[in-house]
Amino acid sequence: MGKNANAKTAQPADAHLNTPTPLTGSEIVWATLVGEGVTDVFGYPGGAILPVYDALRKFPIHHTLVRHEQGAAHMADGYARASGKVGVAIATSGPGATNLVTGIATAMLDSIPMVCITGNVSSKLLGSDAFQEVDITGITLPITKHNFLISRTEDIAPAIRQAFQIAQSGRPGPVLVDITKDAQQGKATFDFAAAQPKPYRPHPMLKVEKHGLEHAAELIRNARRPVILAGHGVAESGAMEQVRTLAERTQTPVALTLLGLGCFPASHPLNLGMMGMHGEAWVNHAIQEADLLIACGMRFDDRVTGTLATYAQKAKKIHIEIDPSEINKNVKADVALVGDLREVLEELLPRISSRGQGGRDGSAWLKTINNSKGECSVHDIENLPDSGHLYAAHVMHDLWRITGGDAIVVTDVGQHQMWEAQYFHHEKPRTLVTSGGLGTMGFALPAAIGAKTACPDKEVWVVAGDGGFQMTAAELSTIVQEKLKINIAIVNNGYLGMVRQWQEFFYDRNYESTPLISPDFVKLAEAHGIAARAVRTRSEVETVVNEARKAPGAFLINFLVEKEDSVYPMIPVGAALHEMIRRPEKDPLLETPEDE
Ligand SMILES: Cc1cc2nc3c(=O)[nH]c(=O)nc-3n(C[C@H](O)[C@H](O)[C@H](O)COP(=O)(O)OP(=O)(O)OC[C@H]3O[C@@H](n4cnc5c(N)ncnc54)[C@H](O)[C@@H]3O)c2cc1C
Ligand SMILES: Cc1ncc(C[n+]2csc(CCOP(=O)(O)OP(=O)(O)O)c2C)c(N)n1
Ligand SMILES: [Mg+2]
Repeated sequence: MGKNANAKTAQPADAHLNTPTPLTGSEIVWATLVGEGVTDVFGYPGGAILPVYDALRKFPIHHTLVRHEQGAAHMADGYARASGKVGVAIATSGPGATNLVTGIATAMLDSIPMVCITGNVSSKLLGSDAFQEVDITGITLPITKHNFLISRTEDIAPAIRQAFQIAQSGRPGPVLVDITKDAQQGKATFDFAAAQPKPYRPHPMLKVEKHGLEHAAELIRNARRPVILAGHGVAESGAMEQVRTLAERTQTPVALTLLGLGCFPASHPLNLGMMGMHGEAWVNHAIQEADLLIACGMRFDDRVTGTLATYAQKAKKIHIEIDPSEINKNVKADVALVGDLREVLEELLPRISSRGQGGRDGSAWLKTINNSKGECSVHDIENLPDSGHLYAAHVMHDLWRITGGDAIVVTDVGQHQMWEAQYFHHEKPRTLVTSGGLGTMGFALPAAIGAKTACPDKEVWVVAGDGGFQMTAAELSTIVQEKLKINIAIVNNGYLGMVRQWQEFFYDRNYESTPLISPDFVKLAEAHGIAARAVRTRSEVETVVNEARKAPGAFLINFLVEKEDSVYPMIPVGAALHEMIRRPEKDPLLETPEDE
């Protein structure tokens, strides 16, 4: 450990906030972050950001040293998703900045509030192909909500404050602030109050018209087969209670997007489960049969709708959404209520009476859906007896049961992600952290570090595939350095499983480049000083999961699951929502070559 590692001479958090003070640009970076309430950042140093690192010890901010800047961006993202606060990532110029790109795009596609700070070469060298110079504002223009190139010390505080406001306001998203080295080294008067961002001006369309509300209320009153589609915007606006009131008052069932899971309790009798490509069959059938869809903070992603030509043809659509550009983008809305979901619902709810007080009786519709659930359960792996094999679905189900569902699960991307969504039942928002829009493999391990940093008292589980885990496995060292109690479940099927599944269904089982050799994950963990176990049968799952939970430090479990199992149901790309491939009824489980 370097001799200065513990030499923090941090000043009180508000030391510079109340009186204008002369500071260096680097000090201004930290002082502004303190003013914005930041306590944790994730980053990696280098020449062009070194002045900022040099000033860190004077400020009460914890810096997590990552192993790759992609990790820093995912950690900031996981921090934001788990807490609702803005996540902060820091990197140097050139390769440091470009390494952030995948993480920034991941946050952009899922509307995550994040601020990335990068150093750049001195302003005089900009545009000269100087050492480690890259035009990171140019590169990130399409994947940030906004970005800044700052070359004057006095502009640092206003830019960072504006970045925080932009990241959090309206539809959230990532913002990048690139600061030249000379701006970091210069001096200016730091005046936090004077650096106040321009007032947030909501989009002119963000006005909920009275006639829109009346029209929506009328559609809701008259609907016989309504479904609420609850998405990520429910958590982002904090509208859980309002959505629940709407559902209960009108006895309307609620279907959730992948990013909406947890926004409506899984155990609630009106919760249908996940919609879309790998959603429950009864949910997709209900959407196709519905006469009204009430879309709440979701953007009709193509994984949700299947082919648009046949999507919910019988239904009128009410779309409640904060970003006007989402209205009529994929699915035409009969009524668009543009605004913050919670505020819109608060205006809408007084116009809707409860069942039994002039409201409709939804029991026949709920009964129809419930009947189709019964039919679906014969396809369900969860109900199969323990055959001595280990299925990922069983692992997810057991993880949910053993933890009582009271954990933050951070998944990677692939089959395991879908099994988690199907079999781990989330009761609360922000308990599933997953990359939906970009589908970024390598997300889980670093994002879990961010989530655990944000919520140190929560039980945090990584659920990753053998492929994605290897993309960012270097962050195991970060877990150890930060002494984080994170449990890691690797769903090891020896394949890039989701791609293998597509090859099985659509490419004649030509398993080109999907079988995957992995290191011994137990030994890999142990090499990092992390305790680990392998699990091969279902009967071992409970004991080892409990061992992991009780272990004082991080713990990794290598679940050696069936190799060629597939995620069902599945809507092939280009098919209608109800045209699902179902788990074969007669021989529901695929045998691995070893079984034959
Ligand atoms: C392998 C894989 C398979 C997948 N399969 C499925 C699947 O089967 N089913 C599924 O659902 N998804 C699936 N996804 C995820 C899918 O790609 C999308 O990411 C997801 O459907 C998006 O959900 P969303 O619209 O709720 O969230 P987002 O994409 O985050 O959109 C949220 C919307 O809410 C709006 N919003 C934000 N804040 C507010 C506010 N305050 N008030 C009002 N509106 C607000 C935003 O403007 C945005 O339009 C899959 C992803 C992967 C990687
Ligand atoms: C960075 C990145 N590269 C490629 C893909 C395409 N892809 C989606 S799922 C998948 C396979 C994931 O394999 P694994 O991590 O083992 O998880 P599994 O599907 O087996 O559960 C791939 C390659 C991706 N989503 N992200
Ligand atoms: Mg795999």
